[in-house]
Amino acid sequence: MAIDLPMALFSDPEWQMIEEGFNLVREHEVESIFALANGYLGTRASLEEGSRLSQPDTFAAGIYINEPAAELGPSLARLPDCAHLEIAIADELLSLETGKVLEHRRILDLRQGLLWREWRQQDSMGRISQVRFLRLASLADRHVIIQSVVIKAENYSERVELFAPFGNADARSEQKAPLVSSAYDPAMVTVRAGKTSIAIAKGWVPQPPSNRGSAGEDRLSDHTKERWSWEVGPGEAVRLDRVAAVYTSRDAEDPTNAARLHLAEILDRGVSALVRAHVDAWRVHWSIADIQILGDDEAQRALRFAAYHLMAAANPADEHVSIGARGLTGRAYGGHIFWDTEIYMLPFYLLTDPPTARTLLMYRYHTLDAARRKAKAHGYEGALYAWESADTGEETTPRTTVAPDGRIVSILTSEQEHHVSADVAYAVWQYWLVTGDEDFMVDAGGDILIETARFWASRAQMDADGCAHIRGVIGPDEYHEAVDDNAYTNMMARWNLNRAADAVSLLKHERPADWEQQSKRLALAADEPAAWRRVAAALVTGFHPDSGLFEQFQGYFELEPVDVVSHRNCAMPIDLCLGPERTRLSKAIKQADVITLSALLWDEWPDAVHQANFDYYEPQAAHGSSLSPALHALVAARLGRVEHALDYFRQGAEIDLANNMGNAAGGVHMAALGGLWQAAVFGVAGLRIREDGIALDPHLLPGWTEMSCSVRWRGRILRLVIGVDTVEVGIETQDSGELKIAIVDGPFCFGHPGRRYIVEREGLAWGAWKEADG
Ligand code: IFM
Repeated sequence: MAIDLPMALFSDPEWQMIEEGFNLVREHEVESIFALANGYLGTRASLEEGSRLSQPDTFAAGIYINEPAAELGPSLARLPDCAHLEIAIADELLSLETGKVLEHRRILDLRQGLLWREWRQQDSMGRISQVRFLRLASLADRHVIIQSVVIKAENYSERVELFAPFGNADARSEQKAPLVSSAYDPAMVTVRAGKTSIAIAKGWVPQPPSNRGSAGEDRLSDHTKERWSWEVGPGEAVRLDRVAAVYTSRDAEDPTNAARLHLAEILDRGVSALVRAHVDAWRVHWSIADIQILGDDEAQRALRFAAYHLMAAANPADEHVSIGARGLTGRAYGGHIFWDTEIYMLPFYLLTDPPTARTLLMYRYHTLDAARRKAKAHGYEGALYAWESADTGEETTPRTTVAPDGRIVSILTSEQEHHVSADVAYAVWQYWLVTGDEDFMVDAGGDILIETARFWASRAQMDADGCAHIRGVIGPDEYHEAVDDNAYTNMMARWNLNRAADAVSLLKHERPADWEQQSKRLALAADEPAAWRRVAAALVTGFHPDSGLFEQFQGYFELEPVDVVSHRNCAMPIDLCLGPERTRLSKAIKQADVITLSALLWDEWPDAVHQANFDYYEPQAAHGSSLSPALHALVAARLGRVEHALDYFRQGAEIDLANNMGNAAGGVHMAALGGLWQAAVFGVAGLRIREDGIALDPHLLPGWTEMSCSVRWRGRILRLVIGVDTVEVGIETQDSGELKIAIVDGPFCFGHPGRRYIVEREGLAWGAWKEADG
């Protein structure tokens, strides 16, 4: 039987990301973009044999290590590299940096979650080898990473050898999790990150069988090479499968034993069965998560890329971890968790995989005590979430950073960027609306809403004029620090206060017995909810009824106008060009701020308000954060500004795919990817989540002739097909009740399980909903 990799590529090019050739300077971003992950483990797509620039990091969610510089706080620990593999033909190592590369291509198979590599290399003796690699982080068994390599001799008879250095973290890495195992054990590596032990059991299956041995040992540097060797002739191939099973003391009492047993079990099942199970798991995920676009291949690929990384980043089985700003794909931000998760990523999970959304919210529940401590330390009540957090929920924002011009500058976000508490509360309420999961509200969600409301009630200062102010904050626009009454913060706080009061009424009526316990646990005074509503009503909104504008913060309208739009094409960010002081005194904003408010609280104001604010603030946005373009796309699409929406959609898509911010090397931008998904579902399909059902307000972007997607809503799976002049909604779940389906402010119908409904445009309006045939 011919020797081949254990799985073929999914051949449809629409599901493939392809990197042709080899360009050393792009290596770090390729490692990020093509990274593999399963929410428990993540591994960058580094070249197996390495290169001068390779950064072959492997991370495990929730495993942090303190950086030597204390002000940096904890960072995701970099674990031993499980994929390092060197190939030698008669003692000559194959390398892209030497010899002659005849062909080289890396493919990320989005559909099957596989990293694929094809390489044809001629060495100094004219010998041509064909090498193919496959790698995966199993979605069917999150403790497992699999790698497979096939080497075929094209025109020679020689000894082919494989070397697998496997010891401590990669020798080039400056941050190592310290090696624990003292005795040399080729089948087990144990490292420690802080108090956590991490065990990696490794197994190999060579084909045809090869004598394994060790070569080039350098045991003193805890770096040992395993070796396999075969004699091959022209046209002959050999294969090696490598399996790594990883356990940590976070998930097993004895991780070494757990890893060893797990490895034995999976080797028993066989590598091919494991690969098949992984591919099946991806197929199941895609059956809901895929958005299909007709008429725009670029947008299609960008949305698949976004959904791939979003699915790869989450682990529904671990309530004590959340998703960092770069997922498990790179070092930037040390794996810290920001508001990015709740505001940008969570809607994807909420509507495609609600148990994962719940798990992510449970991280905020489990870290509520840390948020309570932070509030108390700042002299407030309730819960103030950390601006950046890691495993414990404690504040992990670095205290300083080095600006591009070499200055050391203080980072004030942990002290002032308080909107994160309202962002978490917002996500809790969205989860409740979409799932109706009362148990979650009783067990955790209600606590989060109440404690964050308490924070805002104590944070707002009542003035003699009867208005409540929130002073000295940073809003999403981080170019302006220590501002008063940031509209985003105040409006989200107001919303948080009111929803907490709603949650109290809801729990009191729907779950009286549980509520008794919950209110006792929270020591809630009977008059607190009414007090929250009073603070909410008194909060300064910054709204100017004449213009329909929200003033981003007190005094913003008086700042210096600068021409941000013509600045957007400059290589240097605007805050660097203007300098910090002038930026602070200018209207230039870093990222969507009032526009984010529009995106989140759309139904609170008429469209004319959103329009006025978009027109005013869009030209001020420098998009100095990856979070900005996608939400501009969302709002522009909702306003029917489809050309503008498409420009922003492309800009959002290119953050990783074209590295248009120049920092994809540090990992993919998870918030931008979540934002892109939202731009399609909330912007293009115009989906609104309402208490009594769903409403749609479609605006296909130029060139798009159809967009279809699936969403989950209270136990149902809804299939949405948005055409140029039609909208179709199918309710795919059989055992669910009637559901209200509406066109925003237009016709509605009540849909029944198992049926499809269509509405067509009639001139400028929409006709009546009809049940579709068949
Ligand atoms: O959370 C964001 C912030 O809004 C802008 N700077 C980057 C952070 C992490 O993505």
